[in-house]
Amino acid sequence: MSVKTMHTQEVKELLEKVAGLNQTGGNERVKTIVHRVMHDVFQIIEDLDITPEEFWNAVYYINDLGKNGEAALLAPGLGMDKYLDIRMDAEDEQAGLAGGTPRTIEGPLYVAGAPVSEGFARMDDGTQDGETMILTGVVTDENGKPLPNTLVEIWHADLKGGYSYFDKSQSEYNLRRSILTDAEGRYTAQSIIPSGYGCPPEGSTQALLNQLGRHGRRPAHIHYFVSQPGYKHLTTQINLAGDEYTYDDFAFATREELVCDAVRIEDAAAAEQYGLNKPFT
Ligand code: MBD
Ligand code: FE
Repeated sequence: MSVKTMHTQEVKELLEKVAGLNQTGGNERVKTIVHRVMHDVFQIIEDLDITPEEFWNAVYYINDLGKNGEAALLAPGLGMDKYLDIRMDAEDEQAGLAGGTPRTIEGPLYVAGAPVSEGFARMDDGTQDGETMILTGVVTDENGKPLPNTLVEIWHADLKGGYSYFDKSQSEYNLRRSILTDAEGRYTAQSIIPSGYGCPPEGSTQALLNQLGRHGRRPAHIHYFVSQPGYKHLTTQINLAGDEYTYDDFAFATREELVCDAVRIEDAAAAEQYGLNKPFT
């Protein structure tokens, strides 16, 4: 049995009081947002005939989500981070700021304060014998002019798909480094090829994904922040080609332009060809 109450005077007045519209204190923006959010929640309950049981399930779900610290993991799983990116791309397009390496989502696993070095960093602590990975590139401005002294922050998962800090078994800042580009705008990092990430199988995010018939996996990827005063901050990732999930990412972060083939380097001549003639540790 469905009932219509949404547009009665009683509900209209309830919503106004809920959002403090009849109060002088508080923050107008917050009032506007809460008024709209609660209006839409009420509307959903009416339109979908949400039962009290379904409603309280949702409330306890949010409780668990918070206890698990997974709100910022559920968000990309529901496409919210990607949606914000779509909006920022559109904004850049409008402002004539499109072009260059595309952005993609940050994800919930960045940690500030990683060790900073100039030109080169080794990122792994040597405790896992993964395949050595060399990341190198040049940061340029929109005209292709190299930008020295630009901060390139890189972070990625280990062989088990876990990130230091969140995975307490890893050493501090393992697989997290900040590199300032050299005089030619170049950075180089030595690390190990990461594995893909999977949502905690017993967590709240995976529980909802299960209800949607979805997996909670990301392809192997490497996160970047690139920043330089006076320039737009870039948040992006490398998504490794050939991963089962490269084009099936639960967080919708993969973009065609960000999919990279790893090139296997077997000898000194090949290393030279890629400009990797510096001694690595
Ligand atoms: C990750 O490692 C990640 O990058 C994103 C976007 C979401 C969850 C885990
Ligand atoms: Fe990640």
